[in-house]
Amino acid sequence: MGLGVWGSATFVWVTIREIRVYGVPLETKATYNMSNSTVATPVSTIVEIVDADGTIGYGEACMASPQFQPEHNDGVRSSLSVLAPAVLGLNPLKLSVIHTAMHAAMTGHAAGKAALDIACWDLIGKKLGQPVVDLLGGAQMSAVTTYHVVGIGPADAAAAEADRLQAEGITRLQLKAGGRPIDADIASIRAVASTLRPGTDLAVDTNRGWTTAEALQVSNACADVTMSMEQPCATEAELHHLKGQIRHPLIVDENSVDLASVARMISSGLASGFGLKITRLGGLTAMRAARDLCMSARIPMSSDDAWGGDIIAAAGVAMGATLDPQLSRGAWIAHPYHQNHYDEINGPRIDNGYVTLPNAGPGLGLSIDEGQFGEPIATYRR
Ligand code: 0XW
Ligand code: MG
Repeated sequence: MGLGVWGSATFVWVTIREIRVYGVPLETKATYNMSNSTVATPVSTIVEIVDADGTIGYGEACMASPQFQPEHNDGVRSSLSVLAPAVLGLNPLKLSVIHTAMHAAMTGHAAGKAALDIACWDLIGKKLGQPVVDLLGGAQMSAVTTYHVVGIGPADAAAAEADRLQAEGITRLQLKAGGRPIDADIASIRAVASTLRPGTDLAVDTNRGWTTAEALQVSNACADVTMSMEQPCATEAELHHLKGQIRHPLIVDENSVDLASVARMISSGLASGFGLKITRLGGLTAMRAARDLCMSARIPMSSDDAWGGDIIAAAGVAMGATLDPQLSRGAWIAHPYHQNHYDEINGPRIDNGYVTLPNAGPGLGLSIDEGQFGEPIATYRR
């Protein structure tokens, strides 16, 4: 870091001197099923970006399964062989410059870009002595509501799980569906709905798993159930076909791939809400813009990622805390489904349906020991 003087003010000068990349396996605790995949042991990609004085900013991207999203964990790490050299020597505070450099170096690969973007936010927070949540606009709630997934399984098991979760304080349930006979999905929805306590919100998420005919059939069969339908079909065109025909609010997850798609689906009236993923959009910088769009259009959203450890969780919860509480669909973290904490004390965890922001210090608020991820897979130096 350099310290400059401008009139009577001093300003910090930060330069990315080194980038280290790690692969950390995150084993699932219990079976985690989506319509088209089972999450096993995804290897999360962690990046450390290092300033001249040794201060480290941490970023993370972890793809849940090869089927869930178009990117793959091996691809995330390999994209960093192009992206990391492109940002070495730049000032992480200048996020527009960072993103222009990354886009000039490589098309697509939003997850690798997101890992570097998150690390920039963490490093800048540390250099300025500010929490990332404040840099993103400030927390509008001290603890962020989380939601919990009920995986695909028999109706009675889904209902028992939904009941157990509500007893633990969870007020938002996401029931997975799809990839099996439609009657089984309808039975699970009805069984879970019968457990709902006042104030519990139910979203049925097929992760692109139904045809439009199946989605319509479910919506009609469950017309009396208060729920939303999250990404019931694969494509935006299919969602347009459903809109106006289904009896439930439509939440868009996988089709919200960038700022342009979020803006389009708000202005066309397609999305009643979003499940936004930081790594799919390309980082906290893009999420911040999408958040501002959603908040100004009064569209609820969640701040999530598909999997990952404390770093991506801290980023997601920081963003989630800045939402207008009325428009927050919550922040999802993967921790209940896997064993790992990078920071045993401050790593985000769920307590009574809420996640508090880690506050070990500025930046993302995590205390991570240098070297705890072992030997880097790759190191890029200036
Ligand atoms: C519940 N999530 C945020 C995590 C899963 O991996 C997928 C995702 C979703 O909403 O589809
Ligand atoms: Mg979803």
